[in-house]
Amino acid sequence: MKETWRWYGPLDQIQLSEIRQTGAAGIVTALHETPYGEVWKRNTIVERRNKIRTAGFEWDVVESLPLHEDIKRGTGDLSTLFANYRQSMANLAAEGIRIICYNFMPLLDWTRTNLKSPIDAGGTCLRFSAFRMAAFEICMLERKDAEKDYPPEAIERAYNWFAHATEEDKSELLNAIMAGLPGAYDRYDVEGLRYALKSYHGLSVDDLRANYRLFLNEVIPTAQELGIRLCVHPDDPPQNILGLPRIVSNSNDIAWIINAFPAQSNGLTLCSGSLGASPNNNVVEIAQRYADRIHFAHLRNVRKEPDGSFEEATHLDGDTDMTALCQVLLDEEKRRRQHLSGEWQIPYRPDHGHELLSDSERGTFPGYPLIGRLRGLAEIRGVIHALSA
Ligand code: DNO
Repeated sequence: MKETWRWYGPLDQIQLSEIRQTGAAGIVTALHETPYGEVWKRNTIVERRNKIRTAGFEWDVVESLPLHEDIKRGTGDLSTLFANYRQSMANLAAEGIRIICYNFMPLLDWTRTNLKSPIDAGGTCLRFSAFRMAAFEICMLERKDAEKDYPPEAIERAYNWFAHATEEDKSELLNAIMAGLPGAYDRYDVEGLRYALKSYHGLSVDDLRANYRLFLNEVIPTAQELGIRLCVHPDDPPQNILGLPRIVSNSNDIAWIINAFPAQSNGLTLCSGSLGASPNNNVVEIAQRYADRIHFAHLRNVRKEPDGSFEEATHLDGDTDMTALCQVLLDEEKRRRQHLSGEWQIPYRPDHGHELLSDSERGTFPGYPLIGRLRGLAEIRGVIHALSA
C-alpha cells in the first residue's frame, strides 16, 4: 500500500519538506483555489505537479475534483458542468494523474460539532455530538421537522445547551459545522445556510440518485477512456443531516452506485472513519465486498456512543479493527498483482489526526495536523509492515 499524505497546496501551513520527514511517499491534493465547476487548467496542474515533484513526491491522488452543487441538485447549465468535469479529467490524465476522489454529499462535506474536543491524555480530537447538532438544527437554524431526526434525550440536552449558550458558543458551533468545506467554497452563516437549503427543498433520495446516475453516465465513459479511476468518498457522517438525503452511506448505497454504471472507473474511496461512524456498517465487511473497486483508502477510526455521537479515536483504537482492514487491502493488492497488469498498489493516507503537542500552534486545517497524522501514519505503517512480513 502506498503511503500518501494530504497536502492543501499553497493554503497549507505544512511544507512539503516537512511531509518528506514523515516518510510518506506520495501526495494527495487538489487545486483548492479553483472554484467548483470550473475547468482545471493544464498549466496550473503542471505547475502544482512540478512543485510536488521537486520536493521528491508524485501527485498520486486528486482529492477532490469537486462537483458543483448544480450537479447534485440537478439544476442549471449541466451540460457545461459535465463538459468541464470531463475536460479537467482529461487535463489531469494528460499529466499522468489518474486517481480522482469526489463526494456526492449535498451542500455540506464532512460535518463535526467540535473541532477541539479534549482528550484525557492531552491534545484534542474532532467530535460529532448528537445534541449539539440537534441544537444547531432545531434552535439556531430553526429547521422545521428537525426534531423528528433526533431522540428525545438529545432534544432535551439541545434546548438546555441553547438556553445557556453565549454568542461565542453559537458561533463556535456554526464554525465547526462549516469547517468541512475545503478550498474556495462558500462558508455559510445561519441565514445563508437556510437560503442554500431552500434550493434543495423537496429533493428526495430518488431525485438525488437520478442526479447521481446522470453524473456517472456523463463522466464514467470518459474516465474509462482516459484510464482514470474515480472514487466516491462516503458520506460523513453516514446519515441524512439538515434534512438533506445522503446516498453514499452504507453497503447498499455502494452497491447501487456500482450497479448504476458498472465499470472499473466507477470506484470507491474506502474511508474507514466515515463508514465506521454508523452502527449499521461493518467496515471490514464493506471493504471485503467491494475490494476490487477500492481505488484509494482513508484510514482512521472512530468511537461511537449510544445516542449517535462519535469521537475520532487514534488510528488503531476505536470501533474498527484496523489490522483486519489492512489485511483486506493487502489481500486485494496481492490479487491485483497476480491477476492484473499495471498498477496494483492501493494508495492510502492517514486520515485526520488528533492535535498533539505543538500541533495547536500551527493553525493547520481541522483534522489535518502534522504530529497527530504522523502518529497515525506510523502506527498504520507498523501494522502493514507486520502483516506483510
Ligand atoms: C475529510 C475528507 C473529505 C473528502 C471529501 C472528498 O476529511 O475526507 O472532505 O476530502 O469528501 O470529496
